[in-house]
Amino acid sequence: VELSPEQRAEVERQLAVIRRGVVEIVPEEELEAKVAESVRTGRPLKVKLGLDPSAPDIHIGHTVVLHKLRQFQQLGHEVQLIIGDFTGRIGDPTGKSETRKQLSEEDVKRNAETYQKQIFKILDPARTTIHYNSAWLAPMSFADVVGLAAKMTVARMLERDDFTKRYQSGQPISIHEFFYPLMQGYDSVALESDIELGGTDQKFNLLMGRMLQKEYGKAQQAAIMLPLLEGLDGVNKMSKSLGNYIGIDEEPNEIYGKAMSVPDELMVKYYELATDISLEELEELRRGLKDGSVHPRDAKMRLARTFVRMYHGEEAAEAAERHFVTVFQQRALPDDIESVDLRLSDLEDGAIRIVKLLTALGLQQSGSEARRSVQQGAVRVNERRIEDPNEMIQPQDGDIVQVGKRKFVKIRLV
Ligand code: TYR
Repeated sequence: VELSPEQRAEVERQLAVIRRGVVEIVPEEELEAKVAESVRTGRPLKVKLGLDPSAPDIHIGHTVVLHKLRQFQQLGHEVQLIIGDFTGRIGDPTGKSETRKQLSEEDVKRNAETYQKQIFKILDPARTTIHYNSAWLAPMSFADVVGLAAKMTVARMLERDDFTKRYQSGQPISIHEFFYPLMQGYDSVALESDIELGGTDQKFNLLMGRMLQKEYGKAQQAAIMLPLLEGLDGVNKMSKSLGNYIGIDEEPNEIYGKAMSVPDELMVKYYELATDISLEELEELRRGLKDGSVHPRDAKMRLARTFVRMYHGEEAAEAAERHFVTVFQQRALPDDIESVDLRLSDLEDGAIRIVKLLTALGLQQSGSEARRSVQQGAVRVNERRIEDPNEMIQPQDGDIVQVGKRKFVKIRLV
């Protein structure tokens, strides 16, 4: 079917927004055809994202897919947000080296509620339909389940990285774990999704949706994979358990301070994937940082401000910036800070738990003393207050570690 020149331009505009920050689209031509069809007919696309409510809080890492959904909404499309209350109880085996413990019904319900509240800080409720996948998964009969399982082979299941590894190393894989991808895929059948989003780790599950839709005689969804965002340590995927995250429900000053500790190399990636600035602004920023007309420190303050603005509003963002500047100036560091050697062999994959770092640097006598200091809010690394005694730090040469008002050392990696 022929598109008018205006329609063609509109398709190109939409594809540019959709492609921002994306790692892979499968298959590319099908996505293009879907967008073209939507522009021609005016029918919005149904874009699916599933979230298993396995933790109570959403952090900046989770928002990467949410921002992409928001962009789809701004282009006029509709979001199908699945709260995986049924899948969440089994837990996605993706990337796991052992069977996960199954969550209780109450945990899932409680988390699902906080998720909903936080999600609408990013998504437009008018273009979002929320679905709980227990609605169609729970009533399935054993015969239905057998029918679903018959559409998949064991060999195909075992192609998945994490399953291969576990199978080869003799780690148990329970049959119910095989059902996880089938359930996620079946969600796409039930909702007749046009597109499904996920992190790069979700590829297998997203393609399962395509395959099952075909088996059930439906149109096939396109899969869009987004990068997994590294956390504040700059190395590991952002996650609550590693303590390298910024939660979207955190206090403005916390968000601001944490954002200021994003490594310089990751700043543009954070802007691209986790903020609402436009493509044009993004390009301008990239150019400015490259040709030196934008100072990295100013860019980072703007990033911090943007995060606070998105989750607490403009006023809170300005207040957080004022707070940061005042505190920063007041705490002007002494210029004769002693350097202390830190052995690389004390690190594991380049990281060390904060309590261990404090004793290794001789700032604290014992682990328990170190833990107490952290809990009292007396410990800072490069000006950022550390609150979780289990936080993993990625020490760099020249990092400044501080306990209380007077104890400072500068790290020298040896
Ligand atoms: N497996 C996804 C994750 O762990 C969650 C999900 C659940 C996605 C159900 C889609 C779906 O239909 O992030």
